[in-house]
Amino acid sequence: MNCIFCKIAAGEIPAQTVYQDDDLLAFRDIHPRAPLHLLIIPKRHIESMASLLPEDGPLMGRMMVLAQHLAAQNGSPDGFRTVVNTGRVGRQEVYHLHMHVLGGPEPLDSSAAF
Ligand code: DGP
Repeated sequence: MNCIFCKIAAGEIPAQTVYQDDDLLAFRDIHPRAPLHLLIIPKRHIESMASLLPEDGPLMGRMMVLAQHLAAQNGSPDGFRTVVNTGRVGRQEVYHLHMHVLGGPEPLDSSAAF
């Protein structure tokens, strides 16, 4: 499958990984829009939020729980922003589900909005 995030999850393309376990991987966005800009992905290929099944709920929940820990550990202890772009209307560019985690020591400005 020609999916760039599957290749990152498989270690075929390098990324600045900040966390991984059996199911999830988190790495720094190649084009950061904030002092902290991470992407959390499921290692298993899921195209987008629009293709989630009811049984994927716990996995999505784990991504949200992980976001708070990674933000705090990586320089954004006082809050953060999560964004999940979905489909054409959501201007999703990479069709492997991912959660943007944006933050920094200071409040985000509007350029960090999507
Ligand atoms: P989205 O528009 O939500 O699909 O954003 C995709 C993000 O993925 C975008 O912010 C840039 C990032 N990205 C794309 N290719 C790579 C890559 O090869 N490595 C890393 N680290 N990030 C990537």
